[in-house]
Amino acid sequence: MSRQIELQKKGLTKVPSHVLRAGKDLRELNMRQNHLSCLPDDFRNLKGLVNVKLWDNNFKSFPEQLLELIELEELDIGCNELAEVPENIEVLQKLKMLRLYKNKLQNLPEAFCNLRKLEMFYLGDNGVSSLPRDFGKLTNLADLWFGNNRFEDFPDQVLCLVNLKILNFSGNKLRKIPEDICKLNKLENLYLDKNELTSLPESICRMTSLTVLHLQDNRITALPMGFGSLVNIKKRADLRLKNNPLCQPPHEVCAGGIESIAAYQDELGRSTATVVPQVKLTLVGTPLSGKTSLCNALTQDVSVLTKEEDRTHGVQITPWSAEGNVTLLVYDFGGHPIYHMTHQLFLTKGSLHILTVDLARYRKEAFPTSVGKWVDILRARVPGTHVLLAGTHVDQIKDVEEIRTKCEDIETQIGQMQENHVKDLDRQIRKITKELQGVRGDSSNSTQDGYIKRLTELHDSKPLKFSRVFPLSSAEGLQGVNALRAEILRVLEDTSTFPDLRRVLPKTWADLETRLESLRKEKSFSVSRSVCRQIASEVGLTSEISMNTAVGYLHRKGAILHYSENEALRDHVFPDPVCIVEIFKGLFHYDTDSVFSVDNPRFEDMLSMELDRVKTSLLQNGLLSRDVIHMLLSDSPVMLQSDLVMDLLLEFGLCYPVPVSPSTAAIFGTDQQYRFPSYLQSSPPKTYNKVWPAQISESQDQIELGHTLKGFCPPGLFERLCVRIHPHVTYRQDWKDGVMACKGDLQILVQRTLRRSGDSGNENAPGTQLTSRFDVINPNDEIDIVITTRADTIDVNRMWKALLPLQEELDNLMKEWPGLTHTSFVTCPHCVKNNAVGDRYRFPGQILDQPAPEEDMMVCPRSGGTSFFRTSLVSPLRAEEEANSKSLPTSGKASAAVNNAGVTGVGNIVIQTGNDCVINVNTIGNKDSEVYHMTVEDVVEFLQSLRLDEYTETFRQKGVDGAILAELDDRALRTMGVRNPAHQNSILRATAALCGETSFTVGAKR
Ligand SMILES: Nc1nc2c(ncn2[C@@H]2O[C@H](COP(=O)(O)OP(=O)(O)OP(=O)(O)O)[C@@H](O)[C@H]2O)c(=O)[nH]1
Ligand SMILES: [Mg+2]
Repeated sequence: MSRQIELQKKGLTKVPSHVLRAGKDLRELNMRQNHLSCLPDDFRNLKGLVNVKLWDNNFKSFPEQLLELIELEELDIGCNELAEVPENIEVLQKLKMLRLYKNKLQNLPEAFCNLRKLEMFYLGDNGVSSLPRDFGKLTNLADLWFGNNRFEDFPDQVLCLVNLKILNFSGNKLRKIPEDICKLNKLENLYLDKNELTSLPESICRMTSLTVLHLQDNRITALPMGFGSLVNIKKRADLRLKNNPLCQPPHEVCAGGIESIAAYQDELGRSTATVVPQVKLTLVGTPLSGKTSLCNALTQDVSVLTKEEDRTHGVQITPWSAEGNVTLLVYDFGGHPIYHMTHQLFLTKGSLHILTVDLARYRKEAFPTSVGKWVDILRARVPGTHVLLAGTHVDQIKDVEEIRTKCEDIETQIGQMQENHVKDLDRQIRKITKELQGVRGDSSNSTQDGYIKRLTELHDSKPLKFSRVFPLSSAEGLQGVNALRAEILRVLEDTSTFPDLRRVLPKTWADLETRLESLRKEKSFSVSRSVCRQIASEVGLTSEISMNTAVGYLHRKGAILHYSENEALRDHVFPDPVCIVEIFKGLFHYDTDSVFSVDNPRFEDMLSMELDRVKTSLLQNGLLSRDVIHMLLSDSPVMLQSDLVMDLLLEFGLCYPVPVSPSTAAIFGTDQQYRFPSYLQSSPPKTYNKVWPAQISESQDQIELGHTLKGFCPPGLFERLCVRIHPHVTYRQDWKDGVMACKGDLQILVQRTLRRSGDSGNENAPGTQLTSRFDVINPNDEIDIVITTRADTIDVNRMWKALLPLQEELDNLMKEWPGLTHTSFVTCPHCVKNNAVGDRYRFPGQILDQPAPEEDMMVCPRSGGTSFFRTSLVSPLRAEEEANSKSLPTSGKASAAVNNAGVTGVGNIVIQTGNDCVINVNTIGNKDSEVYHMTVEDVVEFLQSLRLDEYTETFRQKGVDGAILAELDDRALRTMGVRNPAHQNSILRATAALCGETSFTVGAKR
């Protein structure tokens, strides 16, 4: 007789008779995710049951038959509708694990406390607010989950459970944690997030077994001194303090983890504490909307209207000592879109924002460009912050009524945007909740974690808090400026939103900041670490660790730049963070014609033909040489340390280095070249359709994943992705909206497309290219950022290995925009393969985190259950398992041999290699393509990436550079010693992808 029966998700409404017939031998029964509402009477005869899973059924009351199964050790009856736990549950004396989460329980019976063997108890997602008196007697409890209940007071009984290792009270209403919590000295994981805590007990500092502590989403303003002794919380992600109005230590210190908190608290003990009430006020708005003039009016209290020629380039910072000893650092941004990419670096949480609109020129039809896009940027970057609306230029409007209607219109349209945004969030939350129900399983299921993380993110992306429009004039008389000033001060009174106004710092840190600030005023671009160390010791920061923590804090606060993890930059401190905008300003110009003209004194030594070539190379290939960069920045003080400028550009992800080929060197010299994706204006290369034919061959599959952004794509996000993928790919071809590249001999495609809301009723219709990088898109338009690879099916694991690092880069970039409306997806491989244009099903991206499903094949949801695809094509873990379990070779060399066996016509790359087969390759390569820029050493690296190291020496000796490589055919390869057809094939195929325009013909056996 069977000892174990699995009946999960079988649509059952009653227990099948074969289960009941199993008798006493049955030990484990899994009937999760069915529709059971009661158990039959003879269920009580299954007396041998040790483990019963009834999770996610329709039980409205606790089935009494279970109370006779006295051998039960594990019972899962979570996700039902139980309103009560029976008194006589105490008969289940052997129970070690009990899951009752997600029911409708409000309390537990007193007799529950007799389940003395209980080790794990899950009561999350119920309505419980207190525990039975003797709950403390359950001292075997190690895991206790009370998340999402109604506890307002911490139940004292829990303090007796000295063997607890995990305690979860997240999502309750706790206001205070008792000092005696330290009695739980074996506790490793403590979850107290999403409560109403305003402080923590001092004794928490003694709970040194803690390795995970979640405290986010409370109202904690200060951590107890000694908190830094919780040294076993090693990973930064395991200490969560986000969304607390912390001022001691400030959140920039906490972001550095326990070590940073410890150093801060040590320093606070040594030096005196000082409060520096300072907050950032940022002015944003369309060009010429009056930001700088308003900044002058606010800070100087007189009218100083700017002149046309004084337009702001980059960003200017003006300190403003407002009333009440508060200093506001006013960040005035140049409005031109070209600066948006760097401005985002300075838009930080905890600041106050002013959005300016020129009321005299405002038209309601122009709302999306004059107001809407700023709302999008702020909402995506700093959700939940305060935004004051300033309607400028009112002195130029005669009619008071016109002012009133325009202000009203702006307020109404912003209101609509807010409303739609909230609706969108709700829709997404509902969709994810529904999908979550579809994958509910074990509570530690990682897919579930993925969904919950995304849900939390969505809940976190709170709407912005807008003021009414303040009509004002920065011209003579400063009409309305006082009202705005008064509003600024009023808003700042909300200290929980602006904890910076009460931030407590060791005096030594504040002194270090002042000293570095004076260097900024002296226009020092950078100082060495040894100079910084000297300054630090002069202000009393003598140890290396105390200096490092202070410098790390100042960097995170945005007062300086210091990249401790960048080898090239770690020995330099940049006192002025705005220097990056200076560099950007020098390099990026919207008027390229006038910059690259012989009249520009910077290029006086260049011939006009040469300049034309530089300009064309920039616009078509995004390339700038180091020399030209130097010329562009020649007026800027940053140029004194030109190498650092390049390292900063690389650190910010604005460009990546490109090897110089002999042919490029002949034209531009041997100078290092850099590609700036932000400059690219080109369309997809002509070879695009050949390298990526719409139809996928029989022997191949395509994995396609990405993010869809709705209504708004952060400026520069895609361009930075193009830079960030650089270390993960070889040989690449870039255009404005995409990159074709290789990873070993795999082809990779990264693309951005826009789907206009009117284009098609279908959310999965293919998109179009963006016409301009600064396009304002409509609220219902969608931008897809898609990462794709295509290869022989046998190589699925290798395909994932190539894709996942790219996906991680994309995910990390998305995190910089916490309020962005986006969803992640993995396209159904069956739809892709069958070229279901416009109707491709997209699985939610969380599927990638799913534990490897057991089934080999999955069904295509669009096919009505008739078509299948390999599970490993949507499950990296499954692909890995497959690769491990097979004895198939997975190394590049060996798998190339496997790949090529029996491959027939593959679009442009037509290769057929049985062992005797000969390939002829006709290269009609595009001479501008990347391959022609490759040096001999690049070719060597290229061979290494194909794991064909054995040929590198010969290639080197024969001086094969990219230009020669592009012309090689099978015969030439043979004469160079590459006799193995599989190796020839690998080289030809990868070269073809590099060349773009390549066609192969299959030769006859000679
Ligand atoms: N009459 C009048 N002119 C104004 C007012 N505010 C700004 N101006 C003028 O409008 C033009 C643009 O003003 P700025 O303050 O430079 O605008 P901005 O938003 O800082 O412009 P960018 O830095 O280029 O983005 C200048 O010519 C100002 O003199 C105002 O309230 N009334
Ligand atoms: Mg300005």
